[in-house]
Amino acid sequence: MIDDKKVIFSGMQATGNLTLGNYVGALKNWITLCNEYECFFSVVDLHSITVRQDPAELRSRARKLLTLYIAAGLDPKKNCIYYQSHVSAHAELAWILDCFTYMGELNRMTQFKDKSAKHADNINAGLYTYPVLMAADILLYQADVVPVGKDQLQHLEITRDIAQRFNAVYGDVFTIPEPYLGKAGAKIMSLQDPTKKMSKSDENLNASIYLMDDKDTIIRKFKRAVTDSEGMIQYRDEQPGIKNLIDIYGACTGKTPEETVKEFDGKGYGDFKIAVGEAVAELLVPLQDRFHELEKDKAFIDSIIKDNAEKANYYATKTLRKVQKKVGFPERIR
Ligand code: ATP
Ligand code: LTN
Repeated sequence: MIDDKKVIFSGMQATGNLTLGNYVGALKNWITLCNEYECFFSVVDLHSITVRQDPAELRSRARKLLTLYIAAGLDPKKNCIYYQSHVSAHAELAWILDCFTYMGELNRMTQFKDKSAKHADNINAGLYTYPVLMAADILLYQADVVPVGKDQLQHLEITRDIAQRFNAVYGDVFTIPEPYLGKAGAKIMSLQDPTKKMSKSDENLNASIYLMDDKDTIIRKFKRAVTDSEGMIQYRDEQPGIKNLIDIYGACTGKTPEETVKEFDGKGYGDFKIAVGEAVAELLVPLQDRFHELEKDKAFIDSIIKDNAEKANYYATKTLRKVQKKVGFPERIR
């Protein structure tokens, strides 16, 4: 708790261009929760280098992602938006937690298995201990709630196990965090293969809507979206393409699937696809405008980066010092 408010921690890697899936599955939930909680939203650049990155590109993407957090509606004066690499306590706590994590546990992580298969030439130790760094992120701020997509639940589970193990030895040091998944069904699927999730690393550019796509591109991608030959707009598993479009329309307009089905009763797929594209553009174009405005204001973004790094360091160091004392490191002489 900070000032009687529960704490939220979440983060995203700056490893690609964000998609509508990232927005609906993660950012949108952050915005819904950000006024109710004391929030820490990090650009997790330490995690990004578990796969090889071009330095200039990583730096530029990280700044864009931080700016996008603000453009999407987070308030950088209230919500602590910062770079993970600016708070050295993340790496320091991760080392301590490494010593409380079993290799057997890490061997079970599906993300590690997937990423090692994808990057077979670079299966580094960082990729392996990635979940421990993520546990350090969350536990440093004593987070109560962690809004993430379903794919991160296994990492949340190991975070809870590590925290409970540590607390069992040293007393109540860490808050045990709960995941927050948001509305069920908030998984956005690929526009080219609606049985696969929309992913920023998809090679087919028509499969994903990127948050920075312009209106014409958005409409064009929806026109090309794979559907079926039923010809009826219905919300059912047998029509995964249409179901996904209904979900996307709902995420942009707040309408339930039933309301959408009713609204488009008797209409063709062509009309529906254009309506979905327009709803998405209506959501994204203002976000893009804010992003471009903010990006120009270098001094403002710099001041946010500086002030929030200080704030994050303050809370993170508080927990780190407590942990260092518990495990038996010598006191600092002032
Ligand atoms: P990659 O393609 O590199 O694996 P990704 O697009 O899957 O990336 P991540 O960076 O792993 O995205 O995830 C950031 C956040 O967005 C996570 O909380 C994740 O659960 C959420 N997310 C990613 N894709 C989707 C999607 N299609 N629908 C809903 N949520 C998603
Ligand atoms: N692993 C997450 C990103 C991430 C994160 C975190 C999310 C790193 N640290 C702490 C929530 C809390 C991902 O790939 N989406």
